[in-house]
Amino acid sequence: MTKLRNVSLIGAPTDVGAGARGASMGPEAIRVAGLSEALRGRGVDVLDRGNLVGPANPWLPPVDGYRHLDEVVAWNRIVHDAVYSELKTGRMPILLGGDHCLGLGSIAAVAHHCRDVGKKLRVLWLDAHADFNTSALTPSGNIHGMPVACLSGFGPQALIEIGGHVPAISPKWVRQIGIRSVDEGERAFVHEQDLEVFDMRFIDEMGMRHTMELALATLDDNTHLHVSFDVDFLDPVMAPGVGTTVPGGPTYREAHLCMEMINDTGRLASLDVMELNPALDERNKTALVAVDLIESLFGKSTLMRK
Ligand code: EXY
Ligand code: MN
Ligand code: MN
Ligand code: MN
Repeated sequence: MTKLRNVSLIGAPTDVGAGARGASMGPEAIRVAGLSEALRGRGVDVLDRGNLVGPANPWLPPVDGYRHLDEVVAWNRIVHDAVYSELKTGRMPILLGGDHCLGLGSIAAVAHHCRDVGKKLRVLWLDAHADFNTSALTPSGNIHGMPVACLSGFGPQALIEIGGHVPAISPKWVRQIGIRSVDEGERAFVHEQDLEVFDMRFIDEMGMRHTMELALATLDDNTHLHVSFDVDFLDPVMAPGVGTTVPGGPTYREAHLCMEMINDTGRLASLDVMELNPALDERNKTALVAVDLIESLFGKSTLMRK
């Protein structure tokens, strides 16, 4: 029972924040997998805004702990403006990545909008990774490993100020689900900042249902729910088309239950679909699974429920 039934698809074809090339082809792969048609089949009014345009990937090594910082800043500003403008017109933005560094621009825009209209924000971060590195902690320099830290105010000035308020969000507004790969220094920082992480051990022991009950607790009518869906959240057996696969992710049914329970809240108001890398996929399998899951997020269910 998602309330906002008018959606704008925004393609962000870049991999400037990643350590492997190919996520730049993600938006087209998800279109080919039939996202617009699937959403229209659910009664959603879909506008495909096409792809944003930004700097090319220079494919250079990191400098001072960041790879491609200038290009990442430029892309995130472009994404912020596009997402913010859809929210202003009352449409639900769905950002089609692109690598997950763009979660920064997207969520900075959502937070900006929430400040404008006086809404609370809850962010569900579905990912194998915590994406909570800084330049001092990162083992790679890849900025797709840093967006949650940047949103929380830990990062270079040019990135943390996108959206007009530093920090863009409080880590208290975030719930991370499916996490199973966290770097050593990053782990300490996650604890220091008290990030609420439902890792795979938690899901194994407590089940996806209880996990989602906790992650979705205390939402109210004035809460904007944002989902940042990194496709590497999924077990690589069903989703091989990502640059940073980590074994032991949620199963097909667990992932569907996660999406179904988000839909049940009726509060979903913006979405990122990130890190899909068609160069590593098998016959667009991962894009098809992502579309299938997004249908659940928009209310597709069996005959047992309405
Ligand atoms: N933690 C690793 C790093 O910072 O390099 C891997 C980050 C991968 C980030 C991805 C897509 O969620
Ligand atoms: Mn990620
Ligand atoms: Mn403003
Ligand atoms: Mn990830």
